[in-house]
Amino acid sequence: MNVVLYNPRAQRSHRRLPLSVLALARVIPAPHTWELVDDNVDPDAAAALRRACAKPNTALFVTVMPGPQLRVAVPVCRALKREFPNLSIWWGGYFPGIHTDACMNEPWLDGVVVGPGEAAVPALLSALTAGDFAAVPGLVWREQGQVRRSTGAPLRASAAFPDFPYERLDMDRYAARTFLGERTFNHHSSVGCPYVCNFCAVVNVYQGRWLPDPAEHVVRVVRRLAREHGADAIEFHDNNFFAWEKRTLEVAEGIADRGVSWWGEGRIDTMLGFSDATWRAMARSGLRMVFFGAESGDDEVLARMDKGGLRVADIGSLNRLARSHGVRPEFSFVLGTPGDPEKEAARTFELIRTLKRDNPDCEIILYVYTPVPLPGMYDTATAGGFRFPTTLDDWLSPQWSGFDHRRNPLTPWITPRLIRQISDFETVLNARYPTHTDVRLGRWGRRALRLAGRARWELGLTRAPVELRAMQKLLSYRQPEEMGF
Ligand code: B12
Repeated sequence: MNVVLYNPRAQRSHRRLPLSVLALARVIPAPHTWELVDDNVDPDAAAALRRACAKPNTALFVTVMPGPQLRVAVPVCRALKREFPNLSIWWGGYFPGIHTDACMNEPWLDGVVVGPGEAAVPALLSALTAGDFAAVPGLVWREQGQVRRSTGAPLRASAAFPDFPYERLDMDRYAARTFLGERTFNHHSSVGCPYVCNFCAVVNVYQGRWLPDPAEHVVRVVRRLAREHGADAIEFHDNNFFAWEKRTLEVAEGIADRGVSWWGEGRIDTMLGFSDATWRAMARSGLRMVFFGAESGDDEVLARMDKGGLRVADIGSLNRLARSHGVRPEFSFVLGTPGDPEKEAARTFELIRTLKRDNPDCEIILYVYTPVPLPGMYDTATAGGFRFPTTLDDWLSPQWSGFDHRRNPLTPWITPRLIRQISDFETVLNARYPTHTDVRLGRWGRRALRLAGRARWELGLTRAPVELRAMQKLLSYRQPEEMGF
């Protein structure tokens, strides 16, 4: 079979290796063949996709995240099936893994794979010729008009499979200029996450399981990216890179001599517990910034989120600890949870002021809570009338596209006033402290923004900052959450 791997556009010129589909490419056995169409970097993706799907005996494998990717994937797949009725189309990734029923309402979609794809793909290719779909782990498909589900496969670490097939890509296309370096590549070195925060979609898919690649494997990949492809920076896209101190230390020591800057996502409580020696080794090895889910400035809300006992005071301690080691913390907050969201927002804004006072270099990212189907806050949302769409057309409606961006969550307790308050606060914050991650914003632009935002920030006058908004638009300022994960 000819397999077409499609990464729909997630973000214009998001120059990062499309790991979701590369993870599948590496397990496609001969004599099957594959080709990749990456809508993030291919200026001609639509034509390339049509050409590839026109070939006989072709299966189209599409990775789909909620948001921009879904909005591209639906019309593209629908049109391809209309034009090539024999093309079989399979989806995988977070969106179909969680909203499987809505996907299976679409007659043009042959099925979806829920969870990791490495074990499923070779089995699916056999099934497409021999017909034994029940043997494909994690598959949802249609048989005689009925939707059927197979059982999942045991989780395996990514390192159990062949390396990502860099040799089949034009790697220069994926070398991104970022705040970390001139040639930044991304890697993913663990599956899942060991925690069960009740607002995070990773829990829906992995249920608190985490399988890390061994440190020596991670070191080998980084060294290869540096040696063969000139990487001077690495972004680890793991849900939780730092879950195991010993592995982190071994990776840090193993890559220290390569001179690569790096970034990853971690937990505040875990990294507060790291020894001083580990922090020093991480900093020495080039760790520049860590993304942390700080979530809230309100202890009650943190408890409701199942953050493993995290307290507001811990966020401050981590901020100071990271600063003392020259590592920039990037704190992400999830506002607009049930209870008293206005009080929560006020407390969080207060905490952000303190964090910035203690460490002006820390980064702040603000999201609004959008439900995922897990016990806890989601139940409060459904009790208040919240329902997910049941068709993909509804998911594509203007009302729901704001939801995907974690901007307009459609939760019953959210008021337009609160959304406005958050957006105003964010505008002033981003003016007073423009993010370091926007490398296109020059020194002068940064300086001008800072100057313009200072008075409002100091005086706490965040209401309707129209002049700052206009300036940010003029400078094409990109908020960290627009680029975020
Ligand atoms: C890189 C990334 C992005 C990139 C785009 C990636 C791309 N494909 O082009 C960018 C930065 C643009 C992005 C954006 C967003 N992202 Co994003 N992103 C990620 C991240 C960090 C890594 C994805 C990755 O490469 N994983 C590594 C691969 C190997 O794993 P995988 O994707 O899970 O794929 C495996 C399986 O899912 C399966 N599979 C996947 N696809 C397919 C397809 C087929 C056919 C099959 C059989 C199997 C299969 O097999 C693969 C191998 O096992 C994940 C978190 C994570 N660590 O996975 C979040 C994540 C997927 N993103 C998420 C979200 C919500 C978003 C946004 C929509 C939200 C926002 N931040 O506003 C935005 C979109 C808005 C925007 N700014 O454009 C959520 C999804 C949660 C959910 N509710 O469904 C995640 C899980 C982060 C999180 N913890 O919340 N993202």
